[in-house]
Amino acid sequence: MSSTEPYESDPYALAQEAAARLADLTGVERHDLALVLGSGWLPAVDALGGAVAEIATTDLPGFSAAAVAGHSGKIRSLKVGDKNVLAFLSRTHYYEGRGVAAVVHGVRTAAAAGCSTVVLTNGCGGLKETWTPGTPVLISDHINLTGRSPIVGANFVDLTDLYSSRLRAMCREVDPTLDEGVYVQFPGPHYETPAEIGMARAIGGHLVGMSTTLEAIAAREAGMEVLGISLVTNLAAGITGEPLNHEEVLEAGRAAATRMGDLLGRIVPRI
Ligand code: 8IG
Repeated sequence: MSSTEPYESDPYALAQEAAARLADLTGVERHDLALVLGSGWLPAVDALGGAVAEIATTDLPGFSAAAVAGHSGKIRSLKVGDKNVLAFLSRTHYYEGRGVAAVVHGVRTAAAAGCSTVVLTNGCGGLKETWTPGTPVLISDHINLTGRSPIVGANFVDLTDLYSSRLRAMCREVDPTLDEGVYVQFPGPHYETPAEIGMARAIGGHLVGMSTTLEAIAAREAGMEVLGISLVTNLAAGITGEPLNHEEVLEAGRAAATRMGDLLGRIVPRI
């Protein structure tokens, strides 16, 4: 059996099965909105409150255990205003080598659970020096340097306005200081070289990370509206001359928790 089993037969049917089990385990029949948490975002969702149920991702078909420190392998159902929110406290990354279907299984499960919107968050490196660690930036568009797609076959999904301009405008009404940028996904798990950051800048990138783009594509395929928010946790390689480390990422998340929690708390009810 290859490492990409069990998605190979039908990843959409597997997502349906996961959604049915999710409804059983949480007691919540349908969810409205999904939230996928990146590095440094867990404290923000804790600040949001409203937890109704929390389950282990491994209790659902198709999910495997979380592999990254600071990523808890849990799915939380929470009530924010009148919305049933499905928060993935961890994600599967492309660099784990489980295949692209594993990377997007959460988003497909959320779609099968009824979610019409997904908020994809991440921790990332920033290319603008004004974006000090702890700065949230709206994703305006992406460049997918994995060279992969979660879609198999001749399904030519349109990615114009992938990161909803409607939702971005709403976010800027909530917080006019929010900046926007183009997110460049590298395959990882190593950080970039300074020369690669030079390339990211040259091709129009402002943010660099190891997630989000494949999930956004799968969400659009599923007909969901996508909002992407990056938390800049470090300046990209070569900008400060200091080495990068994962601990600084987690610390930036903890420091920004109140602001991010407040931001999510004001955005989610308006989606
Ligand atoms: I957090 O500087 C975080 N994730 N590729 N580069 C890449 N991913 C990241 C970075 C970064 N910071």
